[in-house]
Amino acid sequence: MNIQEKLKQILGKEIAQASNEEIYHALMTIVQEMATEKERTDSKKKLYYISAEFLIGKLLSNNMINLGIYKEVKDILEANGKDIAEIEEVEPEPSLGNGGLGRLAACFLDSIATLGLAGDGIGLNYHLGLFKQEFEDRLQKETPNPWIEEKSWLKKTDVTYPVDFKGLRVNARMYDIEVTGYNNKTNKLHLFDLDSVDESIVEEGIDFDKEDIQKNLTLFLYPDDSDEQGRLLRIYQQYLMVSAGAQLILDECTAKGCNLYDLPDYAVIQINDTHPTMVIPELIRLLVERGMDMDDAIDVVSRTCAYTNHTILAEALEKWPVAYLKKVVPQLMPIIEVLDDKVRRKYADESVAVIDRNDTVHMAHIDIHYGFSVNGVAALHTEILKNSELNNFYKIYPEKFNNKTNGITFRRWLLHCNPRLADYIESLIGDGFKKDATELEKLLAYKDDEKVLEKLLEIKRKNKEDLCAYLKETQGVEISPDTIFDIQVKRLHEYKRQQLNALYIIDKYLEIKAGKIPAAPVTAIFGAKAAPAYVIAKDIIHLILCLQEIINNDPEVNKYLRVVMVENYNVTKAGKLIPACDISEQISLASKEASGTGNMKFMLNGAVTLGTEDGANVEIHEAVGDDNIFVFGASSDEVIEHYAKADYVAKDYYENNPAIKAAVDFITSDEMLEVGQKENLERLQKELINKDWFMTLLDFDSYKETKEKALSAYADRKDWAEKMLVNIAKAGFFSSDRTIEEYNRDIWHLA
Ligand code: 26V
Repeated sequence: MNIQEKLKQILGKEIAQASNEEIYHALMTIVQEMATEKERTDSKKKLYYISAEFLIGKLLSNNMINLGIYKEVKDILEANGKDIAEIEEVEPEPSLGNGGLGRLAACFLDSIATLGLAGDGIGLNYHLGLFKQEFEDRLQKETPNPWIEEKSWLKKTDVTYPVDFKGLRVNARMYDIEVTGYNNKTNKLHLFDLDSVDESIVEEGIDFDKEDIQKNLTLFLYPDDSDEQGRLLRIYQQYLMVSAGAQLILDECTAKGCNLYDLPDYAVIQINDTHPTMVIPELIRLLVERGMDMDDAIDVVSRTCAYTNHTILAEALEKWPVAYLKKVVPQLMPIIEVLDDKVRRKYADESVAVIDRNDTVHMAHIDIHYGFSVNGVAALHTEILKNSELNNFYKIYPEKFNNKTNGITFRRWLLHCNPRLADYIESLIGDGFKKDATELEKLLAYKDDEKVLEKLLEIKRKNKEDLCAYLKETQGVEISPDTIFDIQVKRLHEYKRQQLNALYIIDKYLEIKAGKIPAAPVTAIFGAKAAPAYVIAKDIIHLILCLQEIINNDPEVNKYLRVVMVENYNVTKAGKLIPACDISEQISLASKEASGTGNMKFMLNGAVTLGTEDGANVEIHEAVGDDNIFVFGASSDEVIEHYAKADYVAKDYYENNPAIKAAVDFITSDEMLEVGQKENLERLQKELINKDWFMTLLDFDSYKETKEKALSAYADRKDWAEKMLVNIAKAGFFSSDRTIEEYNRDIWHLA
């Protein structure tokens, strides 16, 4: 039956007569049926990508693209007076991730299935996901984000596993989401949950009773862990995931005839950051329980598990007090003690111990000693891990360390989010780039073709108009497509330095007020959630919202400069913002951003990067060359040296640089205090002058100078379009298909 007939049959009426909701649900049924038909059954060895986060975004359109029915469905709907964009609006976005790490896991699942590899995800089914962000009085307010509807992409299964906590046994139930590959087989994302979880215990905002484990375990992603209850809850969550996951893995392998000693021939487990690390002691425990001796179990598990590191920020590397683990998962402690003991017998170096002298368990140390691969996520990041952060481990296990530069799925981040550009590329170079992204380089042949360059500008312009309409409709803000769209969207963190961008905006505002009119009008667009307990990050959001208020309402200034902070930045909004971007802000303090993946999405969509030599920016710079990127700021070596010598003093920059002083002083000026909260603004100002741990002021001059260069380069439209073209053409390397091929070649070895 063709799709039109099928749709009508499910709807029980004419398409034109059906509501958008009805059509969405009918399409979901069709997609699920098609996906199920393509499920694989044949593999011996399987990858298990275990991760606390899978930021999958809305699924309908991407699944339809991967199944090859998107265009057909779009046309059918159009012929019946329906708009696919409106159908997409009906779908709630699952918010099962914080940012880059979770989104990477989602891109990886797409590429694993697209490459036809047997690989499933294992994670948790957070009912309310990450909080939803609202702005109230120019402050971030958190509210729950329920996303599971009666009919959803989640399929409840009959598979359950008992999971034991101290004094409490729960039953983990598996839910599945099908992961379609582009023209290929279907894999699965397994999300574990408890039937007893109860959303009604959520009180004001996102508060809830943290002690009622049966009811709260999978309510939220990473609930506020600023107090002990919250941190314990995180251990409960992680153990639920790894224990159920480990039981699933052993079940699947034994069903295929694995005798458990040959587990590495049947399974490879990729541990996504340290959150799933307890899978190592848990698997050892389960193998011992099934009769293996401890040394053999440790050996088998060590040959099955591989670890990816996603950050060098010390505060983000998980360490759990022994006392916490004893309170939640006492059964793991004897195993972790054995793991520590083995390390201590071999290596005198205290810094590589599993349990340190303060009785704290270093999760990453378990992964490195008892996994067979350790990878960073961009070339620079891996070098920093090897040479400084994890140098003591690198000296012991040089052969374990490897780099896997991140990537993004082009199905979502080009084909779906920017159909204008995707179609135009196809008209120029054919559709080979959809399977082999390096074919985008064929675009370089058009570098001097004025018609092509003009068309690229026209597409960008249309995308900007779409974004203007969207922001007007959703947030009531008015911006003009005639301005340069300068965009910084990512989680709010001091190391990512949204505050540097904000200081530039203040500087520009003060210049305009003083009569210095900029050559080109700019719209500075931000989108960022701050962790609920991260005070300074929330102050930075407040600063940006105050600037938005002052600047956009000042007729002297708003002709040249506007500021927009997009509320509740998420995957869906990223899909609307990225195709409309002119300048991509990637301005982290060098050495701090492990990779970044937004930088790749912007490049692919024809934005030009303004960035530091950090994370994957370094590789983007290498790919596009000096003429097609704007690079500024201290190098990672310089930054690392400043930290080592502790010789960076923010106050010196504040006192000796008049532009910096004026911008920082403005934070608590009368204008600001009229619209903002004194407490927040003063706290942020003090932080910048007296601490500035991420060296904002150090890079201010260089940022300003380079940003001015980028803004004036924009005026030469033809030259700018050439830069756009080179960025698109060179984005192929950053396809997650390439990343996954490398993981498979070097680590997983799947057939
Ligand atoms: C976690 C935490 C938690 C505690 C408070 C401070 C803090 C700071 C950062 C993080 C990040 C956790 C790991 C993470 O999301 N890393 C991101 O992974 C992306 C995918 O590899 C990568 O592109 C980003 O550069 C990296 O920040």
